Amino acid sequence: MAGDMEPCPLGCRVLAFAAMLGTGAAIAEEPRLNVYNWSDYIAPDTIPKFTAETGIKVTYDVYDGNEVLEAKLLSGRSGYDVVVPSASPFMARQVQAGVYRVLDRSKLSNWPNLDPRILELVAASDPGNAHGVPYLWSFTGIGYNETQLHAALGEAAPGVSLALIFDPAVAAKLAPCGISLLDTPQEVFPAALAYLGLDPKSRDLGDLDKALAVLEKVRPYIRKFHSSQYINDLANGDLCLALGYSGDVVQARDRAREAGNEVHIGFRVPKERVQMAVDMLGIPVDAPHPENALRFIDYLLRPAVIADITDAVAYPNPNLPATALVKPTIRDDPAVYPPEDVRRRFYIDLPATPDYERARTRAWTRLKSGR
Ligand code: N2P
Repeated sequence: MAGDMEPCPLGCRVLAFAAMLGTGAAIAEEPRLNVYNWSDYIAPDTIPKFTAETGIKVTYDVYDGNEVLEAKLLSGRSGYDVVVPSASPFMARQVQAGVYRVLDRSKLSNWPNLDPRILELVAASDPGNAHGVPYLWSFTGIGYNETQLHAALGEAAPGVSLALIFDPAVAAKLAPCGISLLDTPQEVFPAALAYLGLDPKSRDLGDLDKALAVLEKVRPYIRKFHSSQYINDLANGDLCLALGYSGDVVQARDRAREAGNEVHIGFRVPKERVQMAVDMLGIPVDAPHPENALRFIDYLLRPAVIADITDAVAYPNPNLPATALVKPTIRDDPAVYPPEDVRRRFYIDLPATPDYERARTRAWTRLKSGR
């Protein structure tokens, strides 16, 4: 009897409501956004200004390595709406694994600001630029304490070379004041290969062994493997040499200058090949607030917003009209925007086979544990 029928339960009402809206209609999202970005990779006022303008409250978490982000993404349901992987090899394989939503470009009115050369570069990792928006780019070099380096090496300093890290005779002299390396095999092995004059992208297991042998010789002189602590350590005079990301070392230099603590930090791009990375904004497939994510990404594509970020973190951006807005001291700093002859030494890492990754991970574990 019709009169005895159960009323529409909650699930049924939700479905009926969705049907009423029509299949294509988006149900308005709650005004929230969960962002997961690299540490020291945004201006202090970016998020407060976005929230003031849109009313969207942002939960902002940070990491300092692609591997940490990747583990969260691959285990699913990270809860993040915007994440920032390096294009290659990380985003490339994550796109293959179906981790990201296709971007709705109709919601990205500021997309035309992007440098077509950078878009072409990252299209190798993200075909058709379908899933990722280039945010900032970086290169890996050597940060050092000028006074301590001079005191430890004097005239014997080998110039601007990876020998500062990988020549055991040099590393032994610098060990007392502290050497730190990035905490990722994806930076450290290619750097050791570059030092040996081998292809930093080599996937030859014999080359990997040679790189490991170099690393094992200097292992006793490495104080730390860490991918963000070196900013403060350099700035405070607690470290005299770091293999680090360009902007992070420049931030260390500037923090020391502001503190007026007599610590003078230099950043040099070694004469060998140098790893460059383009870091990408992507929206995970299971993002709870994908519409807000697009709004945030479009906000970051505004020239004034991204220029402020470059000013704050000393990483170059791929936004053409933003260049004119970047502070001249940052724009003309070769440690931030390197000259053409330096750029010629840049390479971008590529995805490796699972077999190679496994071999390199084993070598890395062995190196770090000192066994
Ligand atoms: C930020 C480091 C980002 C550079 N601390 C990694 N490509």
